[in-house]
Amino acid sequence: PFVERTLALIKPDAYPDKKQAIVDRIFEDGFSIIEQREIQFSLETAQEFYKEHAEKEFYGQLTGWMSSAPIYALVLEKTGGVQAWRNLAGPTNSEKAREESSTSIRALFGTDGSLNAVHGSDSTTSADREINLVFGGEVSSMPPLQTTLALIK
Ligand code: YYY
Ligand code: MG
Repeated sequence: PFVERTLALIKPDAYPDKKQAIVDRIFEDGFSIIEQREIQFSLETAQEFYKEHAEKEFYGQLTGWMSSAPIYALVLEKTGGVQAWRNLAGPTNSEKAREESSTSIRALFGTDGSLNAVHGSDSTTSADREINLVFGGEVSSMPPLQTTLALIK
């Protein structure tokens, strides 16, 4: 198990009201918060963020909703962090999450199968892509080449 960074988003149904409760859970579970910021997606950025779902019937609703209001983005770090954050978030469908356990973030704070309180990257590759998209490349598991060269000088 490697130390991994992952992207967490607190979505419009949970932000800002549930932000503090979610951040408390993040610290309780031993994650470090590397970077955090309120953002608002443009529709175009939401479409790029969720491009793997471009052919799904829920893509329009998802990207419209995710760009409709401010959200809160965090880069989390922990050993096995990608899967650890997905586990803490719980199943995609908040109603299923409530059937499985009452303690996951989606069980506690999610609304339904579409509005589900938080996002979590599904792999280290996705995490790198999503962190670069949201934080403009300032924070990634590997510093950009120019930064590395500047440090060596
Ligand atoms: O990674 P995760 O967020 O758990 O689920 P995805 O399958 O990647 O779907 C992204 C996002 O789309 C999900 O968090 C809610 C929404 N969605 C939906 O509205 N309806 C579905 N049938 C499936 C997903
Ligand atoms: Mg996903």
